[in-house]
Amino acid sequence: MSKHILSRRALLRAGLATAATVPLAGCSAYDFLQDRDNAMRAFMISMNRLTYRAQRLLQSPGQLAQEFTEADIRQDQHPNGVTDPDTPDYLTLKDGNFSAYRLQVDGLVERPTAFSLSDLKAMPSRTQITRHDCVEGWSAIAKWKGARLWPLLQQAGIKPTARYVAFFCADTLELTLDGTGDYYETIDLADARHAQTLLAYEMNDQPLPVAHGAPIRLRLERQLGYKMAKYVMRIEAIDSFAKLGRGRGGYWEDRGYQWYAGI
Ligand SMILES: Nc1nc2c(c(=O)[nH]1)N[C@H]1C(S)=C(S)[C@@H](COP(=O)(O)O)O[C@H]1N2
Ligand SMILES: [Mo]
Repeated sequence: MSKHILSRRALLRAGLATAATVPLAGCSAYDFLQDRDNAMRAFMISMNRLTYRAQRLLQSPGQLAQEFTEADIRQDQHPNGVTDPDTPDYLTLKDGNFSAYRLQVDGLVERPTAFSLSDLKAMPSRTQITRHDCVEGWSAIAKWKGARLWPLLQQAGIKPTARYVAFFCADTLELTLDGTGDYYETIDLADARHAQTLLAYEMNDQPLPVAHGAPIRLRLERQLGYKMAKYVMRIEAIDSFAKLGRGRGGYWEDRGYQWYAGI
C-alpha cells in the first residue's frame, strides 16, 4: 500500500515537472504546441499517456475526490474562461430563463434523448462540496448539485461500443472557419461512471449562474478545471475523439493541454 502511494506521488511529481517546463499561464496557446511535428509536443503527449495510464492503474475506479464542509466555502468560485456566451442561440435561451433548454444526448446510444431542465432535476442527483483547481494556479471550494451523468447515459441506452463521452458547449472561444474554436471536452467511461461526475445545475444552493456555466456544467472532481465544460448543450457517446475539433479531445487539449488532467 505505502509502496503504491510513494510511486503514485513520484509519478505525479514527474507529470508535474513536465507540465512545469511549459509556460501555460493565462490559458494562452503556444505556437510550438500547434505544430504536429514538434519534438516537445510529442514528448508532452507521450508523458500525458504515461500519466493517464499510471493514474488509472494506481487509482481505484470509484475513488472519490476529497469533499469538504460548508465551513470550507470561504470565497466565491472564480468565474474563468468564457463567463457570458454571446452566441444568438444561447442569448435566446438565457432570455427565456432556459425554459426552452434541451440537453441532447446522442451518438452511440440506443435512444437519443432531449432532457429539459426539469427532466434533469428529476434524475438521480448528488450534492458535493469540492475544490476546483484551475491550471492557472487558483482554487476554490464550492457546493455543487447536479444529475449524475451515468444514470442519464443509461437512460439513453449507452452502447457497449462507446469509449468516451463528448460535451459540446454554447460558447466559441476562438473564431475559426471550421468551428474548431468552439469549447468542447471529452472524458472516458471510467470518469463518466464515477459517482462525483455530475451535470450540475446548482452552485452553493442557487441555480447555476451564467458566469459558471448556466444552465448545465460538468463537474469532474478528479481533474483540472478546464475539463469541466460549462454551457453544455449536447452530449455525444463516441468511440474516438480523433475527428472532433483538432483531434486531441478538447478545446484546450487542441492547444497543448493534457487530455487526462488528473489531480
Ligand atoms: N464552455 C466553457 N467551459 C469552460 C471554460 C470555458 O471557457 N468555456 N473554461 C474552463 C476553465 S479553464 C475553468 S478553470 C472552468 C472555470 O469555471 P468557473 O468559471 O465556474 O470558475 O471552466 C472550464 N470550462
Ligand atoms: Mo482553468
